[in-house]
Amino acid sequence: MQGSENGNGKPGAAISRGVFMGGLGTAGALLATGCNTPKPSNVASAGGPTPGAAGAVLSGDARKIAEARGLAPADVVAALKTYVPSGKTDEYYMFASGGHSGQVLVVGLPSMRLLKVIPVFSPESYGGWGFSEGSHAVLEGGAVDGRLITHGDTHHPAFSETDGDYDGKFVFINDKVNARVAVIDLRDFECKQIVKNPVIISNHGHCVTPNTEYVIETSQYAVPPGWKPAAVTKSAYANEYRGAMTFWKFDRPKGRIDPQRSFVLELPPYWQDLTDAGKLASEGWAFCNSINTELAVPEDWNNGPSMEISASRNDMDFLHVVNWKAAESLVRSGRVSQKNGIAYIPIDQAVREGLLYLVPEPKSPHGVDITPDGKFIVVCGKLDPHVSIYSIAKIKQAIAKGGMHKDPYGIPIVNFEDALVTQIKVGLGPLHNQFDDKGNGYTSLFLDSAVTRWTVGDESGKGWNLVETLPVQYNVGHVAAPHGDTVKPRGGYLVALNKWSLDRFVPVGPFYPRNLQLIDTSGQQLQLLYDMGIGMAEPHYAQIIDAKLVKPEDIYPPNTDVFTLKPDPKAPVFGKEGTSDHGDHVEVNMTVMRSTFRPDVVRVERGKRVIWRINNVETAKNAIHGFALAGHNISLSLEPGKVETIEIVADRPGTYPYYCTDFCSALHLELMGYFVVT
Ligand code: K7E
Repeated sequence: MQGSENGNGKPGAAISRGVFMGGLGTAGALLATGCNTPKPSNVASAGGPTPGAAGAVLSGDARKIAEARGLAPADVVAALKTYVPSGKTDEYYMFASGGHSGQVLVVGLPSMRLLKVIPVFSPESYGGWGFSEGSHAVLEGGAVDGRLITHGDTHHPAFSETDGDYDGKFVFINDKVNARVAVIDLRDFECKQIVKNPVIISNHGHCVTPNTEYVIETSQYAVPPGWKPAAVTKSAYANEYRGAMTFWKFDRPKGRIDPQRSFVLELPPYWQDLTDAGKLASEGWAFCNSINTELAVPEDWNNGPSMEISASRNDMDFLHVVNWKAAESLVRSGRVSQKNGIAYIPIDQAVREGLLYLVPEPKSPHGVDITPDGKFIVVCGKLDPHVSIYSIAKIKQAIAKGGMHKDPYGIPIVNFEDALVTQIKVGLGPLHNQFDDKGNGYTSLFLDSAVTRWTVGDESGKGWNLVETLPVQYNVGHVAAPHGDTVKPRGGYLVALNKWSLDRFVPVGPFYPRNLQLIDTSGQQLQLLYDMGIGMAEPHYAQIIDAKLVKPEDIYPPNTDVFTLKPDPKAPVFGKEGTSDHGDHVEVNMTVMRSTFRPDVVRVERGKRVIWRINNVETAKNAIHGFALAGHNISLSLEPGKVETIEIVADRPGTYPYYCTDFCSALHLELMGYFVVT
């Protein structure tokens, strides 16, 4: 692929060149003298420790180790910046999408240690996700036309926000393939709700408004609303297919999305892409790119050009500019109709009410990101070497002035020149942007396999300058920075979420690890610190939050139903466990505590339905028990205080052991029992 050919054949060149090409001798010699070393220190000095620190830290032994392992000074500095000793914890959490694993990954920064995989859209046996009745009910909430879906394609995690900054309470994640949105509660890092969009069937853009009033979900591939059957022809496409921007109302006290108070804004079938919510100067507005203003359909492939060509003909596509505050007022006024059970604003009504505008943007854009002050909208044109900077003030002026041209759907188009502040030439294949605390923006370059740093300027177009480009390995998608899309970026780090790793890890077969690269942005020059291989699906976006803001419970209170986070009225009581026959079904009330399941024999007649509740009555933190039942496709995770329920049919006579899957004590292997179907 392009990126790997683009000068990245010599990975790490940027950091090692200065030292070794400079002929300055061994790493050991350099380290011994620390930063007193003469010049070519584009290495250790780049955001590095204070002068002399490396030398002071590295005793003769450390120097020997560095020499033996062939570590350059920059490597040692990188190690010092990322190593988190046992007993100390990370400064930040990164929540990364797990791509088409359907899950969310939790990673510590700067150590880049994987701390948790949060099961969301796909069953996950370690967490009992999809095996318990409670988790099954959450997955059922995301059923499509009544069909249970057990996979997802997660792209854009979004923390809940207060005043435009992450508040550490919730994470939302979209499923691109089925147009669903999930809510993860950070009190226990567990998914609590999945909602299915009733109008669209694939999504992409996903973000929250500055006070989490709404979770915004934007369609990707246009379909007729409700994905009704239709012809795949140019005229059917233009007339019947539509995109949509959905505003899911978040009920914070309940910790759930409320579909009854949510609404959909209809959009033209332009394949809407990334989406960001305005903040501060642009609060109340939402912005969304689009990539198929050609209205191409895939029918041409046999006779004419392929979809990728037909959908990339135009030099300009459209940035969608949506006044969601005004849309909300319209919905609250009751002057909107419903579609498939959700409030629905058609395009013509949106235009009449002044809710929707378009701004031309070059060419097949991808990322749209708002600067921390909310004044500027930064658009990456995938097939254009620039980022284009628009101003919300200029857009508002143009709207107020009126007299705009319209697109074929009657939507007013603000002139490109009237909205644009400037463009920065950053390199090939710009995709996504983040910001730091020093007035810099960062853009990923997919085709160049690099990240760039540039300065945020002003309304007049002054001060927008490319500063530096750093190669990454390889084919970077998103970049993520601490609070990097909020009103208050923290700076210091950037993570490049790369699609390809090629030569970065010991080989593991044709499915290569994805490579998440940690970059130090605190110094004069960007420094690559760490490669984290991820042995699963491609993470797209990630968000990084100050670890102090996240305060999960360390243990559930006794008898907790984790889906309500309240006491379960049916929780089995220690000392009153047992099996009871209710005619058509049998109820098992079981507790578990090191090292006994009570009861440890469950006997059921063939054909009975079994409702089986298990309560982990441990009160010690981390005393997790698992529950696996042979032959019945059951695996549970029982954290202390948690109650889980399973339902099975005892339809195959046999003697089936059940046991604890977490090595919980010296007598863990004895923590078992027998389920006998007679
Ligand atoms: Cu660029 Cu879905 Cu945000 Cu992948 S998306 S990279």
